[in-house]
Amino acid sequence: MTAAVSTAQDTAPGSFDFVTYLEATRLRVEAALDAALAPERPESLREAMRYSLLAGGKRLRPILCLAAFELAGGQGDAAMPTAVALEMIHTMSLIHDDLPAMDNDDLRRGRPTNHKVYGEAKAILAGDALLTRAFEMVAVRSPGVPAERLLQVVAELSQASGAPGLVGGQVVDLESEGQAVDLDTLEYIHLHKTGALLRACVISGALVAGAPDELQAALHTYARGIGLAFQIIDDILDLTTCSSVLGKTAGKDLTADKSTYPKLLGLEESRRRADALVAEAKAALQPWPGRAAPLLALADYITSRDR
Ligand code: GRG
Repeated sequence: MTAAVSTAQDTAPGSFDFVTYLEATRLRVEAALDAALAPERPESLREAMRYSLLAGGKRLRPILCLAAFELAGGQGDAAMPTAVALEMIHTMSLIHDDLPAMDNDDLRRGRPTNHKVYGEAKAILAGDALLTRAFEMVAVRSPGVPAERLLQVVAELSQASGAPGLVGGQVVDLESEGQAVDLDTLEYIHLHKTGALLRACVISGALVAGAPDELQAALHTYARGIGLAFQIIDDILDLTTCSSVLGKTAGKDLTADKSTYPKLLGLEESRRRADALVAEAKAALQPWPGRAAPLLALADYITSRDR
């Protein structure tokens, strides 16, 4: 049974119950993810896709999408297929990132990585199938959303996933291993490898609801701030938290001799920078105090999280 859904619409400033909102929205997302991978052939591919997609995770990306949809006045489940698509793209990127040719990791979301269970070929294909299913979710499985809005969402998701986003950031990240990287390059990597998809989450949620340009501009500023802050905290957690809490191998950045914010700036200055970025992100949403409550709380969650 799903918990009662607390939405931004019924929220007076200061009275928002974030814990209830987060858990209720996460449960809605889990149910939609499960339904999106119903029985189909080949069963072995479906199993590999479900193994990673339904392995838990914070579900931050779909929740950001739904929160932006509500901020823009959207109601009901119209943005859920897009939210599911975003988690599918994210999960694909984790599967591919863990492959021996990339980060070569064997632990993700507290379980053996996809290729450890299903082999490299199947893991690559499961990632490919999740990426393409993501676009199907938007283009084919989003009933009731005007086609021109869906086209804008497809454009946003393709840019965030490809060379101008995830792939471009991952390439520069791989090329930078073992190199002395300056802050500009580090920011490029993070804004593309991590920030682009987080931006797509809030922008596509707003697009499904038909948000006006002014709100979309504010959401771009918000997304840039939380995107960089998210990655700074990720770098800090990699250094300071153990694998069993993270659900992935801790200390990887040191082992791979990666440039990180703590390496370039130190732990204290990195945290200060993350806090400043979150403050900037939240300031962009000040004109919408009531409905922005979930996005404001999500920004704080990004810097206070322990995994
Ligand atoms: C093939 C189109 C295509 C893209 C793949 C592999 C790759 C290109 C990019 C790597 C992107 C990547 C893995 C970035 C790291 C982002 C990150 C910090 C992930 C951790 O996110 P959390 O903490 O994880 O939200 P959970 O498990 O909670 O969802």
